[in-house]
Amino acid sequence: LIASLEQVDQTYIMVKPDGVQRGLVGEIISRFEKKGFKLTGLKLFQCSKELAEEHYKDLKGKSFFPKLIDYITSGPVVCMAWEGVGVVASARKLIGATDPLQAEPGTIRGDLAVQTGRNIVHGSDSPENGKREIGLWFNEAELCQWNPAQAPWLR
Ligand code: RTP
Repeated sequence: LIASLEQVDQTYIMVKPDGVQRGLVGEIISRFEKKGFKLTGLKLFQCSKELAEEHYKDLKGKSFFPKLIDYITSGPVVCMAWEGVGVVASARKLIGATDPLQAEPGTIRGDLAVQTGRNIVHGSDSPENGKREIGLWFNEAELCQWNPAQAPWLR
């Protein structure tokens, strides 16, 4: 009863092109699965410049913005929607600091990356942005709301 009162959030997680090219897709998905969050959307996708710019619109004024757009559009990314209580903040912890050299060992970036410009994974920074980004990257039909089966399928 208490658990049902807790807010279930959604976060948008994305394996960036360098993560895909380095063969880290399975490893990254695995970290979120093992933690216990629920996968509700998953696809390999080559994004347009327009979509990348919309996704990172809050960073539009930054000097690194054009290079960030080149980076994100340089090859396919793996788009994921994950759901759970506290999933936004927890995913940010699992991912680690933006600069992989500052990221703690045990985090995805801390274990697997060295450069900010090749930091292999994205995670939404608030529940509001989680919803916004999932809406940006997925169609409704690509998302699944599901629960573990309660009974055996066959007897
Ligand atoms: P993300 O959105 O990808 O999860 O990353 P974040 O919140 O940890 O970092 P944010 O400040 O939102 O920056 C987005 C991405 O832009 C690249 N970046 N490059 N050269 C630079 O100084 C610089 N700063 C940021 C990184 O790929 C970062 O993840």
